[in-house]
Amino acid sequence: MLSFLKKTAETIRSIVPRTQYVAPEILEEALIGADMDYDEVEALLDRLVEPITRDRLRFGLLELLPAFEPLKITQNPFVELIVGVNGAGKTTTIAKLANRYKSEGHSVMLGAGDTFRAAAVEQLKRWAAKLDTPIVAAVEGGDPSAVAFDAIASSLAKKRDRVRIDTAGRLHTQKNLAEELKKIVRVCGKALEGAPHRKLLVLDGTQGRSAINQAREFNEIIGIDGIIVAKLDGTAKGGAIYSISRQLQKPIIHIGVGESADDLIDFDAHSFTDSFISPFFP
Ligand SMILES: Nc1nc2c(ncn2[C@@H]2O[C@H](COP(=O)(O)OP(=O)(O)OP(=O)(O)O)[C@@H](O)[C@H]2O)c(=O)[nH]1
Ligand SMILES: [Mg+2]
Repeated sequence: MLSFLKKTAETIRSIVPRTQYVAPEILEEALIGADMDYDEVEALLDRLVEPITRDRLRFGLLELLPAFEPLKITQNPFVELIVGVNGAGKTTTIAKLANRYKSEGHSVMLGAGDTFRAAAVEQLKRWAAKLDTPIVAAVEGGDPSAVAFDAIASSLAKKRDRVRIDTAGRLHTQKNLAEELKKIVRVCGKALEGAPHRKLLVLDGTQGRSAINQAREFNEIIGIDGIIVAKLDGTAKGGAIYSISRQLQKPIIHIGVGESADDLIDFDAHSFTDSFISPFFP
């Protein structure tokens, strides 16, 4: 079992008796306990044939997840914009992605586009130093679009091939944030045609499916290509993954499973589902 689903598994185990089959009422209670939305629970139960065996449950859950073409990295430099509400895990995720790309032999450039909080820039600078990665940062209150532009221009000049741009999760008003994010996207496109190539939304896994509405808002503002669910190690809400993906119709690309640079794993529907259903059966 994937260890980051420990808390979700404990919740399910506390509800489910240890048998070869799971009764529909018990399954319903356990899935809701693991923060799957009622819509998905009903859709699943409608389709499941009794008795509900491991294979049937596995197949039913996999059917809830939309299928996506794997996202391809098509350009050099490849520019990713990371967005999400404050505290979701954006800055940490950027460090994890930088670490990942570096270990794959790529050269990385970071852009500290959260100029709303001085501490945010410092946090990313600390990660950049630790990962030995160049970073473009502005002063507190500076223009995040300028940071994005400079990070891309500097990558072109220095031939860095992966650019990650951090953004603020909160501004004085929601409208300011929306306008700022749109401007960053526009300015990225001026620095390099087609950039940002991916806009990734980081969701706080401990919020479970209540993060779906904020995801919709970000999608309306700039359009989201994929989702990273951070902090899945600290929550019993692992079932929300099915609702998030199905309701947003966006691929979950990675999950964050801890606070260090290595704690990012690729989301794989099959291995996730295998782990998720393991506490249902002996
Ligand atoms: N356990 C755990 N903690 C995480 C994970 N990802 C991030 N965190 C922690 O969550 C807190 C917030 O993470 P940040 O990366 O600063 O979040 P942010 O979205 O950049 O926050 P703002 O800059 O305030 O908008 C930090 O204490 C991180 O160490 C994760 O996958 N697991
Ligand atoms: Mg941050």
